[in-house]
Amino acid sequence: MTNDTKPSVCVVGLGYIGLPTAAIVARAGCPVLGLDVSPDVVETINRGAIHIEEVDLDGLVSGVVQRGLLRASSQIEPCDVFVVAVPTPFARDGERTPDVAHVLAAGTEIAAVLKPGDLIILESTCPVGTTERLRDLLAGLRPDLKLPGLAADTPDIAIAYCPERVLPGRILEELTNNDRSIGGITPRCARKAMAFYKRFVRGECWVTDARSAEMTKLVENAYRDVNIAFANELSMIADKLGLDVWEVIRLANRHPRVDILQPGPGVGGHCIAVDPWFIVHGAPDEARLIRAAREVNDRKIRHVLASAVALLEAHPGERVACFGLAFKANIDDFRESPARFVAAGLARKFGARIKVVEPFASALPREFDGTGAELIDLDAALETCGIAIMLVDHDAFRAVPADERRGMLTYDTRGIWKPSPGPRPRPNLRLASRA
Ligand code: SAJ
Repeated sequence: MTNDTKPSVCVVGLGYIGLPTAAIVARAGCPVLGLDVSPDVVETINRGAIHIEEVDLDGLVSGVVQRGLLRASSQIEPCDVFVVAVPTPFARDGERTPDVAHVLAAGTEIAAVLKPGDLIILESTCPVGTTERLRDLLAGLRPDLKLPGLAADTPDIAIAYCPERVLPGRILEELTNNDRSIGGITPRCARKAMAFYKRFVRGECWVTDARSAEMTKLVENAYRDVNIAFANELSMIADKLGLDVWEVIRLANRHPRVDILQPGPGVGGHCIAVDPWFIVHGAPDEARLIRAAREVNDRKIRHVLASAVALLEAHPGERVACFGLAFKANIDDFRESPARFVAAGLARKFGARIKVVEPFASALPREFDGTGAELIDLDAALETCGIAIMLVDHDAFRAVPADERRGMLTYDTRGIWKPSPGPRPRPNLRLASRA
């Protein structure tokens, strides 16, 4: 591969990060092979469609597939650059141990086609030391190749860790515009990785070593978790003291050096609620604040459920609308969602009294089966339910005028709906709630 020829690129794992990355690299003119274990995903992408929701991704993927720049397969092929974007979940040991088996499996596949001059980039969120583990695996599988950091002379292969830091709903924009940390096993590896990212990243690329880049990714999400935990702890203290936490935060944030985040029903998603544990696992005695923050944010979910249960038990006749299932506002991602956990917990306890409003869902998730709970639309909820449990600050919910919620007993975990005092409004409300 010379400097001006476009390298062929293999992206391993076509999920929320891998597919947008593959599409953006292809848009930059590099021929991309997308590798995925799911035949459905491969088939979907090869007909120019997508299997995930992300703003503008459908048009981009169909365009690069049509131009022959992106092709999906379950079979690896020789390429010049390999980008690994596979999941790193917890092991099933109940200890929240990071499980890097998918990363190592990707390494085993890549080893079979690796040739001198190739570049391997790990993007999956990983515990510190994983990039070196990947290198050691490759060294064992391909003793014919000189691997970086092991060979005294110039290695045949470059390996780097380059985490993503994109926000769902803005992935394409952030993949292009955010700064990147580029952690090489050696400085030469970092330079090679940087040259690759410069093909499609407009943000700045900051070069470091692989271990620092791995830790940087974990630290970014732990930082946010700790700050959200502060807000969530305040909200539980405020509940106990009978204070309005939103008012306290609003006023405290008028201080020039205070900027408290917003409490919610807990922290969801597959990054912020997971990644801090990778730090705790690596340094359990030292990572005390990070562990405490995780515990506070998890405790907040149970606090919300218990508070909602108490409200419903105190008002046994009322139908209840749970507003939102997504793990945060304006996305259709229901994985690891506190809102979903709370709504499902209420459905199991109160059955058909529970209605769920979620503009991003066409059906309730499986754990609602047999509970009697049902998915209804926003207007029906406002017309027929006497209790509102506000769980997700979707724009569609923010836009509901106070008048339309008038008389509903409101438990607002997001601080977007002030409780609306006043008499019960519509004459049919009580009839409807008893139907
Ligand atoms: N949340 C609050 N209060 C807040 C902010 C967020 O309760 O003030 C909750 C949200 O409702 C949600 C959770 O936190 O349940 C996480 O949402 P988020 O918007 O903070 O983050 P994610 O998980 O969508 O994306 C994060 C981002 N990391 C940081 O902001 C440091 C993103 O940049 C990363 O790329 C992503 O994790 C990832 O993939 O690691």
